[in-house]
Amino acid sequence: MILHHVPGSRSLRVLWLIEELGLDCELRLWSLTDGSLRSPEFRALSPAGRIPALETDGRAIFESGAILQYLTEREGRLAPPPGDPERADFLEWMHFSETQACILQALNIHHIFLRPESARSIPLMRLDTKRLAVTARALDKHLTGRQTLLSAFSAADCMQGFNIEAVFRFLPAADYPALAAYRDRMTARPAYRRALARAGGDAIYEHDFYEVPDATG
Ligand SMILES: N[C@@H](CCC(=O)N[C@@H](CS)C(=O)NCC(=O)O)C(=O)O
Repeated sequence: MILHHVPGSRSLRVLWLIEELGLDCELRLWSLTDGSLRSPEFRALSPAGRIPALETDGRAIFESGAILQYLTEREGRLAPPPGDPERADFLEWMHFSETQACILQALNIHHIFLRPESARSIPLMRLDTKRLAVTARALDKHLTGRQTLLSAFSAADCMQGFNIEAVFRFLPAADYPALAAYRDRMTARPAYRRALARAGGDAIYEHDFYEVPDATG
């Protein structure tokens, strides 16, 4: 398998699941900022020019959630199958992570990628921070008294890889104790540590925490 990857991006979800499943893959590195994701070579793998894409079984698969679902179904592990009482919960949390990831992506664009800084919209940054807080509160509530998103560790937890550290770049961990404890548990998993070591240093964040700038200055 070949995983098309950018450090600190959603491809961590795939790499983490691959490690949990005890599979192997080759990593092919791309950059979010050098224009290469718009090349015909990459667009042939991922038509929207987005990371990740996984080459496996004679084809390329794009969309991280689809890749995770494909791998769990192929391997018959780490996801409740259709008909299982937790199937709907599995699908909900898989897609919820992407809802949250889109908000994180908007905040990344405002705080990090959009230049000059005067091009940023402070009202939108505030709005997205509030929308992120809604998702973090929902996760915090769900995880209170639970170890994992479902009754056991699953690919739904791997979908949180990328979100899990990024959320606390924009929200104080102290306000979401169950989510912060979940982050600590998940990031201590040997497969997560192996995935992170392979994934490479974070290419996105320079600061531990990003405040919404004051509108006056
Ligand atoms: N829903 C897609 C989103 C993919 C996505 O937006 N990936 C980001 C990196 S985390 C990307 O490639 N960004 C480049 C861009 O927006 O141009 C998935 O889950 O795979």
